[in-house]
Amino acid sequence: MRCASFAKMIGLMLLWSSVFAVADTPTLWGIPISEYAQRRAQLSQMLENDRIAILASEGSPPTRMKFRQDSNFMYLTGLETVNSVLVILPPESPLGESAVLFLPRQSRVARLFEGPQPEPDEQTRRTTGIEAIQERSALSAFLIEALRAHPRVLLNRPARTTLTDTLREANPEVQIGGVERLMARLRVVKSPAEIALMRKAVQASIAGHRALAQRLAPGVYEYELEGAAQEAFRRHGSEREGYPMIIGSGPNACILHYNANKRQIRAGDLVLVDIGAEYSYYTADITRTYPASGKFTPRQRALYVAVLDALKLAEKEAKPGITLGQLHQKVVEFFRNHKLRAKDENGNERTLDHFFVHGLSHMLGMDVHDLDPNLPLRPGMVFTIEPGLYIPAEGIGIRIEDDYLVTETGVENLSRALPREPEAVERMVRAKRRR
Ligand SMILES: [Mn+2]
Repeated sequence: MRCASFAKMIGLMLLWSSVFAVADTPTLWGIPISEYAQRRAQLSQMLENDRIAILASEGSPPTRMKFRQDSNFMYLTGLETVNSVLVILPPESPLGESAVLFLPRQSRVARLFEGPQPEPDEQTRRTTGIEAIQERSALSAFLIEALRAHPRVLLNRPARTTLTDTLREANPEVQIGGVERLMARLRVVKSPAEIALMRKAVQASIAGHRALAQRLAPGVYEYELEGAAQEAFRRHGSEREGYPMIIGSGPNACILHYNANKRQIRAGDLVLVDIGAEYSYYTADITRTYPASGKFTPRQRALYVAVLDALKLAEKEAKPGITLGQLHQKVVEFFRNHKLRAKDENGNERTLDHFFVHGLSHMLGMDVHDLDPNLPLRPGMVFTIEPGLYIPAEGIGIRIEDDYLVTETGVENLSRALPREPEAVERMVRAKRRR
């Protein structure tokens, strides 16, 4: 008895210490620094012996833009530094390192403009877990040596624009390619820490949808809905939108990339709302279509249910092993066999597949259209399902989109807390905040 309770106590203490260990794990942007190290090690192992990968950070943005770090640089460093470069070398490199980070020394004036940035010093080694950190000014000399052993280099986008000349000077024989194919393989399966951030992004996005639906009424401008959603995003910890909000009412719902958001909404309109909050560099992507008056017309409702049924069909079929292309085909067939018809731009009657004009799905992560290695679904992947029908002759555009995590046996709908059944969507619009 005593022994058992003693064992229990030890067990509890172990549990406590592991809880604290988790709480104490140093993180950058919600990701443990050990996970960044793992990512760098994996990229290193993907490199053949004659290759290196060079990933540059973004530079200072032009005045009218806010800063956002390059996703691939962020994925490997967790740093929002400017003018920095990460070099990844293969495991057997004669240079003896597998990852070297080059950081600029910040001038007094630059610090006043940018705020303090991590410096190439001991403290940055500790906070990032990157052992080899050098001054940015040492990069050219390092590259001359590195290119002797590794004449083929893979670059991210900022590196292509800022380093191509330097590389050709360092070695005129250099072969330059993109690092995106390897990064896609790394980034497509999400870790538990990444999934936790994506759930936060989904929560903030749902809050945005709810705030917007409450605000929606005939006479309101599309930009007022945009403002309501933006405020809700930020209140839920989102730094920014993952992509420009699409708030298309009436005829604008049929313009797939509409984001001017400046029309006054009329009674009877459908309002297509495609928005996603970014949280700690991970974004959600959720679409709902709301009836401006709080009630679908019978025709709107019939088409809405067709789209919703397509979504439910795809969600049921989604599981490890299937490809996004195969899912897309199933939805196309579903629309082709649907009993509803609509008229095309020439007045001819068509089956519904004629009005489904975009891809059903895409990968989701640090970027809204995340890097995609084009592999069958695997547990840990996160992707969207977003069937839609666009019928300009009727002024009707409908899309419904949710975000999914692939599990061992199927998918988990991460955005299921946001209503999508027609009655529930109508109720969301009718439930006005009392002031
Ligand atoms: Mn999408």
